[in-house]
Amino acid sequence: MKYNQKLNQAILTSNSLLCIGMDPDFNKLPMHLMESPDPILTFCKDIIESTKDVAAAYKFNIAFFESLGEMGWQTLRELLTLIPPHVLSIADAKVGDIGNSSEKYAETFFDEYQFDCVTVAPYMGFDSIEPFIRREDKGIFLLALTSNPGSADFQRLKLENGKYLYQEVIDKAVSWNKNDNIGLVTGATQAPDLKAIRQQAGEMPFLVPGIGAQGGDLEATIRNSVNRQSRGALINVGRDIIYSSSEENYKRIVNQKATEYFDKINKFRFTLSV
Ligand code: OMP
Repeated sequence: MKYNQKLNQAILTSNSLLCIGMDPDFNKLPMHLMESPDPILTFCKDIIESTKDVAAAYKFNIAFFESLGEMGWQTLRELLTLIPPHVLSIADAKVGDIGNSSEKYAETFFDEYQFDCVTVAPYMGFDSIEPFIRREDKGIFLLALTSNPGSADFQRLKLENGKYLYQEVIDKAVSWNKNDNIGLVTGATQAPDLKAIRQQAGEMPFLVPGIGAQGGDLEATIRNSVNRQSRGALINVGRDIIYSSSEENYKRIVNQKATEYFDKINKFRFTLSV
């Protein structure tokens, strides 16, 4: 199946734009999990179990798994088998190297771990991206305007042609998108700019982190980032959902929190602003 079809199917089948951010941090786990033989694995399994009915995608931030050493990669492999088949799996690795090396990153995430897509940094240009977008069944989210305070350091630099650097990245992404498998990372903390980015990017999918712990405005983010079909954006929420409780019954609270986001996101995308 082509990547874009898979992405659309994930959104339509789940009737959701919610992407669960899998950033498991040992120091933030509910205390009772310390009795489990593998607290991180148990936690992540519980999170998937408690959110899979309302999730369109799971984004695994690779740093949180790599930092666990060998076990992290094993954990990742096991968790990927638990993602429902219609749901999108995103490797958040922010890769992008000379073409020869990007080939290996593409093999790692697409073939060895069978992720549907990966986050990619645009800085090294087309040959660093081409190995990821060559395949029609896999895709990327290219960093455009990120959610963090430092995003302004480079992304908002004005070029000689009058555009901001992130706008140039978007124009390039549109022109490289022959296989319909490029999306953009656009931070929810940049909500006022998302409207113009949507206009510039056409129907391209967005991955939008920055809701919850980073304080992005959910309503403005949804209204400004969805495409003409009220789809085309995956709204990532990590800490605000996965650490919403440290009690023994945390799975129920996590499910409630994820369902609240699911409901609010659908309300905002399907109703006109007042
Ligand atoms: P929470 O702030 O806990 O919801 O997590 C946000 C997740 O999105 C983390 O995994 C970040 O690394 C990632 N992220 C951003 O926060 N901002 C960005 O601009 C881009 C990303 C990303 O590419 O996923």
